[in-house]
Amino acid sequence: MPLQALIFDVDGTLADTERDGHRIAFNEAFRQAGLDWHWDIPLYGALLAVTGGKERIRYFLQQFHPQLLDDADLDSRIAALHQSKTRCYLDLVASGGLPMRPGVARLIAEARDAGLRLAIATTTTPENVVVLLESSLAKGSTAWFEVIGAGDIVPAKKPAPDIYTWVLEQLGLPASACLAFEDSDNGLRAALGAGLITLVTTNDYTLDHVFDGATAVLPDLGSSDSPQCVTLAGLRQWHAAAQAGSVP
Ligand code: XBP
Ligand code: MG
Repeated sequence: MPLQALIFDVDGTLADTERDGHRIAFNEAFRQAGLDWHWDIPLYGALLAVTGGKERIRYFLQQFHPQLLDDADLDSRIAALHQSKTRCYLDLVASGGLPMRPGVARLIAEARDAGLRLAIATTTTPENVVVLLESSLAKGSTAWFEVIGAGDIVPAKKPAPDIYTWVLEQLGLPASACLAFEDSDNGLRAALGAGLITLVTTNDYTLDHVFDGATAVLPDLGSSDSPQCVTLAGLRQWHAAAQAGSVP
């Protein structure tokens, strides 16, 4: 089956959004709510074990403020706090502060020129995807992605494969016709769980993650003049080799 579509994760893959994006937005939302919670860089790295912002807040309470779990209105309080965080994050992204990672725009342009279909499979909130693409990739680039699977559209978030399975269903393609891009162990497990050949680009938070099963693990997709520049030709080779069951 030839390679027909590329499916991208967002946070950590398209852009390095966690440390200087989502984490800052969570802390601003806590401040605006009058809470003395502060997620510093190491703590946030530990909390990233749980995908989904609402789920991450609950995980934080379980670990550090279990007495608050008995609050009868906990779900609505978490939802309201997360909506505030999303507003803060959207403002931050719209300011242009979170650029695409090296090679992402180049590879997407090459894939578009070659007629490959593009999709997104992410745990983050849908609005976050649109603002990131429009602010950091290109105006109108949201339309380049035929399917955007994001956030609560599926019952179970990564590492469950649900979001990737949903995107494949919307594309009407088998996993064997696609290739996924991820940055984390949760994301890799989700993509592999959906049967997808997966390429990992690591970041500061995921360098020490276990990436067993990834077709390749790279620091980034590379700029056109770098030796490890990931090109469409290279993707096709990885895809063909993985389908043939051989390591490229
Ligand atoms: C990463 C996530 C998201 C973000 C926060 O998503 O787990 O939850 O950390 O975004 P992915 P929200 O790597 O799948 O793109 O607060 O909107 O969930
Ligand atoms: Mg990610």
